[in-house]
Amino acid sequence: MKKILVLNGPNLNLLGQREPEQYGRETLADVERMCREEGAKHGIEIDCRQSNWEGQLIDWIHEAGREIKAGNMIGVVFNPGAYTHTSIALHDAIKGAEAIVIELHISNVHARESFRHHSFISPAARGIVVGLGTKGYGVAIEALTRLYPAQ
Ligand code: CA2
Repeated sequence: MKKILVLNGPNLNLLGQREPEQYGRETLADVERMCREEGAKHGIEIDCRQSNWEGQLIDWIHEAGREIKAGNMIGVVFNPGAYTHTSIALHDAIKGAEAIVIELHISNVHARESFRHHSFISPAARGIVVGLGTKGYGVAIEALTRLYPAQ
């Protein structure tokens, strides 16, 4: 069975605990359960990981690039959190690993502070899901299965 990696960056382990008006009431565990359910609909195994560490996220992107090349993975749904707006290293990791990445944001970053309007990740991503709440994760998983159907 092919896989999709659902990767969440810094502070997303706090989902559901604060700022519900921005990020909803679901916890990260709820979101990950919903992702696995969406994957099951498409016959895809969902590997969910979260880290607050940039280097760990980089290592997992490299691993995903190898898994995609080996034909075991169709792509990555990646919410880089605030690293979106700061990390050239994550941009380089996606490009360098040739990883197929859908960038995702729960909130509509363009309707928020101007420092959230620029993304270093977007130029390296195949597509972007923004502002659909936590439902966006399911949308991104479905998009990957449509764009890159498992052979
Ligand atoms: O909208 C998104 O998904 C973001 O990637 C979330 C990041 C933010 O820095 C980006 O600009 C947009 C923040 C994630 C922090 O999540 C929290 C959840 C609950 C309580 C506190 C933080």
